[in-house]
Amino acid sequence: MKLQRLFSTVFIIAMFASVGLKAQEGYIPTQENLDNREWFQDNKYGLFVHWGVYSIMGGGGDQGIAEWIMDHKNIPVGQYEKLPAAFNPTQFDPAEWVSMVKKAGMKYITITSKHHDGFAMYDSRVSDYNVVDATPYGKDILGMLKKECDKQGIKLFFYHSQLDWHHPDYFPIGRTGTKIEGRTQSGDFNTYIDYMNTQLSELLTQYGEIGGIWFDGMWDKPDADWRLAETYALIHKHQPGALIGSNHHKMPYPGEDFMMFERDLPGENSMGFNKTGISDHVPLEMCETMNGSWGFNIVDQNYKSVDRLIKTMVRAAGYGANFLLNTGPMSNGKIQPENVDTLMAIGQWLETYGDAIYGTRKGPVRPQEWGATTTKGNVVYVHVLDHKGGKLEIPGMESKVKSAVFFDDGSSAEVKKTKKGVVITLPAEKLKPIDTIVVLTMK
Ligand code: FHN
Repeated sequence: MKLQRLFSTVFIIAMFASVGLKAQEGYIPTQENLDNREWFQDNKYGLFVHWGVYSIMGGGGDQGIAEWIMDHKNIPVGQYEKLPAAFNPTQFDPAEWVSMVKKAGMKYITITSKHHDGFAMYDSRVSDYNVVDATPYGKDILGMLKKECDKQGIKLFFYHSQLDWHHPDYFPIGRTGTKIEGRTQSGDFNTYIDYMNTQLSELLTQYGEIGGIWFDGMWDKPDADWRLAETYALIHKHQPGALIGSNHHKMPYPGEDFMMFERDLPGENSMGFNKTGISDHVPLEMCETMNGSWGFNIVDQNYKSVDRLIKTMVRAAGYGANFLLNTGPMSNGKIQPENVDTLMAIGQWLETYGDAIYGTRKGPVRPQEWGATTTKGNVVYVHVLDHKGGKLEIPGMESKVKSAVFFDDGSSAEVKKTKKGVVITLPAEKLKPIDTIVVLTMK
């Protein structure tokens, strides 16, 4: 029996390895791509936008669902196809969105070009199931947003769902949407992949230079041949600098340029599906919701506090990871006021403390209960997030400290070298409500 289990384990590892290896074996990022990876790591903070016709339903009165409503409420395909006729976001103002993003201290936007419902939020020529052809609004939302992003110097990434509950060739169907009436009973998965690759080509050729593609949904059919090598090569051919990431909850496959963690800090697994390690050869990004939903949810008032979100962003930076904070716009095109308020408060914090986040990389010690460290050149920012004051011992800080000051007022901070690392004295009056930053200049 043991031998049999050993063989099956080896086979499963080999299978995943083969998918991984086939992704884009031998991929060598161009200098443009490497430069973009540096840009990505320097700029640290982006807005995640989950927006589609599902926003009309506002989650259907249930907590925690919004963009999944077609699946959770088993809405038949023919019925769901009635939603676009009611999608008319006349108050959508890309200038307002992008100006808000800049004021929030965010440097990029990652928006859903297509989510699992298969509805394209841009002018697709390969399917009429899109915001231009199927809604009274009739405008190319992604095109409008991209134009404004270019004008205001904000990078735009596209979240693209590989999983599709609507397309007739997404067959055999996967683990989700199994009870949606009207889903295809036949079809050719390769034809679907061809369709997906065509839509990706549209996104990569119709809107100028984009930041990258944020894939999601491979977990729906983990054993399928997603022909990743072809898709990744296509993206890198059209736009060598575009960063590819995929939310498959595995270590990055060849061809992927960054690794994301959903609702967990890198290496943590409060969500139960973040079981991987942390890649040390591609940039990292952590994404999080402001309440409990990605898409707009009318009853989900479980908003995370500003303090909590800032501390998460700081801890993510302590791992060298970006923070992608999500909003689900309403069907009228407005971003809900609670989210705007939170984003403005975080933006205000960044106005004061942004130097300790932007342009930094992970610090010399990984995040701890008490806080995190980030580093820039020969400076280490010690972010004290949870400490009552007095002595803070930080083992593992090997280098010698030349000087130490409090970020807020530049006053000297007492730092002693010990055999294990350093001890910083934190007088109670120096403690800040969210993040007390001590700036160490290393020898
Ligand atoms: O199913 C999606 C979900 O709707 C949302 O897009 C998140 C964002 O990271 N990703 C998947 C859930 O893991």
